[in-house]
Amino acid sequence: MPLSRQHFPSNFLWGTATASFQIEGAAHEDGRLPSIWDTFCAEPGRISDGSNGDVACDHYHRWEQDLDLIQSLGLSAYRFSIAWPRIIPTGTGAINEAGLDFYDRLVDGLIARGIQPHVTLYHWDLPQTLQDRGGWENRDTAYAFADYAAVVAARLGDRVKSYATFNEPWCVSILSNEIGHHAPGKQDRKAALAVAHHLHLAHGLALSRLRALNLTSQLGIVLNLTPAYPATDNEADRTAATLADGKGNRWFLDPILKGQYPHDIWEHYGAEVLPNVLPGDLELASQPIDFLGVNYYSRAFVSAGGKTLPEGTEYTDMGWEVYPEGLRDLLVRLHRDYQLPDLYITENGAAYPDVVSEDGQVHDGERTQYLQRHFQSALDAVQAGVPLKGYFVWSLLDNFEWAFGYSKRFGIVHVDYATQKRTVKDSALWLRDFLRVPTPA
Ligand code: IFM
Repeated sequence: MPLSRQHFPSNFLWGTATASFQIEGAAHEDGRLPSIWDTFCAEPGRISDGSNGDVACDHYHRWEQDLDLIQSLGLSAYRFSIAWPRIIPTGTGAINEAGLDFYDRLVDGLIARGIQPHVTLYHWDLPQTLQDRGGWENRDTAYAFADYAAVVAARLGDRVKSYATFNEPWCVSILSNEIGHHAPGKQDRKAALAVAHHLHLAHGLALSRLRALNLTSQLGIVLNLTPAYPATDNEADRTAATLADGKGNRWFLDPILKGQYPHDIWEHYGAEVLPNVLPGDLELASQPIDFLGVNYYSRAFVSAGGKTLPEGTEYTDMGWEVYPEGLRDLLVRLHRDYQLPDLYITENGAAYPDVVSEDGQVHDGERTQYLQRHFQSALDAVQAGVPLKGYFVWSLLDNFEWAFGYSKRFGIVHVDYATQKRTVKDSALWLRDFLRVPTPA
């Protein structure tokens, strides 16, 4: 029998995911003020196709149609993010009711369609006003985030099934402030590690505020985790892989799940760049969470000379190796090394250069294969005892892929940006069939 949802536990949750800046558009409407991504897009050379998020998928106006699409595919959950610059446009202070109203309608619209709302409070669109005061390098931003989180949760309440504080702290800190590929585009390791620490702190502060609301919603965080494999079995390559794992994964997992930074990486970084950790910070960061979201796309293949690419494998349009086994390995390893809450795959998917064919369809067989193989790998992990409870496909729609603009298509639904026409891709139709429970004859 081909793989279907019936192979998974009956209460396993199937959903899809998006993020505010990537789909909403309406950048100047209803009181929204600029975020760091609006600023970054306006800087020449930052976005490969010179685009921005002003219109994106126009989801702000087309959300009902988009929710209908989710429903038509038989998905039970939708993960989306809240734009802080719509809720508290200057980061602190005045609340913009029109912003809250939008998400209020969205949440009710989901529930009316039988779809669970899952909220991410921060998926990268920091109010620019806060960046002007140092952004995440400034400890005060952590306190501002906790206030914002409490405002959102007080309004949306436990109609929302889960609140994740952050999406991918590695991207917010290292990719954005050490590598400089994302907003605000700095290249400064010390700044990046200060940011990472303030995200841990902000996560803890926000959790405390959300817990105090006594909601039934599950509370947690979403990490992007990339298992690191040594290119050979020699010691230098194995050491390099341990380092890559420590910097990319354990630096973000350990403060949350163990209340400490990993010693080997702390030593590796050295005093000059290490963050200022105040008493109580790690206790806050490591308070219990109800779930951990894992975003998995590929593995790192590491040699002593740096990251390399294994030969003879397949790659997506991002240049990322297709390596489904890495998902099972990662989940099994998390289960072995940590005391885990419930796990969710909060993102998994692939970019391919999709086109609408003459028959009006999008034949994205590679994406279907990608999803099928990763679902199988997740099932292997479930069968190995990993407490994996659900899976969100990235992404519902083709959308603004950050520094790549609109040049990379991750959607299971195609978007024609000139007309905003949505076309359900073959992969989405496959997913719909995968989810369909056959009625007994
Ligand atoms: O599009 C992004 C998303 O915003 C965060 N996780 C990875 C995706 C693909 O790059």
